[in-house]
Amino acid sequence: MATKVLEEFKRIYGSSDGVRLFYSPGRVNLIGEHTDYNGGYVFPCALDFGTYMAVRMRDDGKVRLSSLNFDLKVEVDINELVYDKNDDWANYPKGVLKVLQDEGYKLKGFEALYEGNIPNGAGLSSSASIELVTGVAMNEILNLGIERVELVKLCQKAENNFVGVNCGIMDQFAVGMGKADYAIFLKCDTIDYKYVPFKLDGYKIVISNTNKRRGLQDSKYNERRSQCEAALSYLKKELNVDNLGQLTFEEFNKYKYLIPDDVLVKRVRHVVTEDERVLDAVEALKNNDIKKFGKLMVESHNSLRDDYEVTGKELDTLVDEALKLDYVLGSRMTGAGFGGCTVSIVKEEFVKDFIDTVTKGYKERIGYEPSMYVTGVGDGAKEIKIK
Ligand code: NG1
Ligand code: MG
Repeated sequence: MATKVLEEFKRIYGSSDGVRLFYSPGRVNLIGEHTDYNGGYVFPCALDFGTYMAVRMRDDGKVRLSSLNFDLKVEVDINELVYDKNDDWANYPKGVLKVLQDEGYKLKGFEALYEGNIPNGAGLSSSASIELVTGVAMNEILNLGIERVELVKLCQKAENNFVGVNCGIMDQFAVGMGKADYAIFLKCDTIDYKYVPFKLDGYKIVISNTNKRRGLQDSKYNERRSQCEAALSYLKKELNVDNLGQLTFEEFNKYKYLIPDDVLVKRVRHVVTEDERVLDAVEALKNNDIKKFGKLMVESHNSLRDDYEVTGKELDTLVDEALKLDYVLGSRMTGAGFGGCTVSIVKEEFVKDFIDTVTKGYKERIGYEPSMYVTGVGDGAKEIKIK
């Protein structure tokens, strides 16, 4: 893909002299869902595919953005960066540039071509990937000297404040900090993190996309966030906690009477038990107990289905079909839910059988086919040296 991006850059912008190439992966969350904005634990990893950005600085203030994935070219002045819904995907790079400027970094115009193979709207963080590839490119080319974790936070800010998506830190963190063969164990309120080896010998990560459009997803996502906030405010009457991620299961049991609404109690129960599952899952990996890891994935899915109520029949069907197969270690929805993808850990020699069987089962029950992506654990955002 790298070669194609450079050739296309040349076609679009006249020459490829002085061009540099950057890459940023997508991410998948292995366990720890709807915990990031609650300050809890997540355990994502970077995919081994993502977004490329070929870029060359200009002497004037023009920013020219094009993409091979979208039939839309955007040209803006570096000093006039505002959100424009007609600019679609280009708002992600624009948002990163704006946030950098607001932080006092001096930027210049450039021309760039983006090309990626992360399906968008699937919950694999194509947006964080575009943000990080842009941020890393500017940081490297203009020698801004921004530490990677800081850059991750600025990219989250771009998504929150410029694009207007109130996401937690997980996506940008996984995409920016990813490391091949490691998953990232991250505590979202303190940003303490550890790399945990995730080189599942003989297994592959298979991501199955329900291909269900997530039309209502944004509003329901925000509804879950508000429910967690509401529940927290009740708990705070007796408990000194800043977020649900700080609540232990014992405290939850002792103080849940403070929450006057059964639905809210279920939401909190998911967050609290999910946090414990992440801890257990990391422990299981350290002990090489991948069976246990798989079992925790399934428990996570069940909790998201029954307590957090963010799965739906498409995601439940994919997981159900996957778990019928005895070479599948674990399977669960990943991302916000409602549609989007599941993640399954599958014995390598059965990956093809998995794809065929789950596709068939899903199609019979849902009426159309899912999409499948097989991935290993790849690196985070970086420059690709052009030979
Ligand atoms: P997806 O659906 O993968 O975009 C969303 C949030 C994450 C996290 C998960 C739920 C965005 C951009 N990302 O992920 O921060 O909260 O849901 O665990 O909204
Ligand atoms: Mg996104």
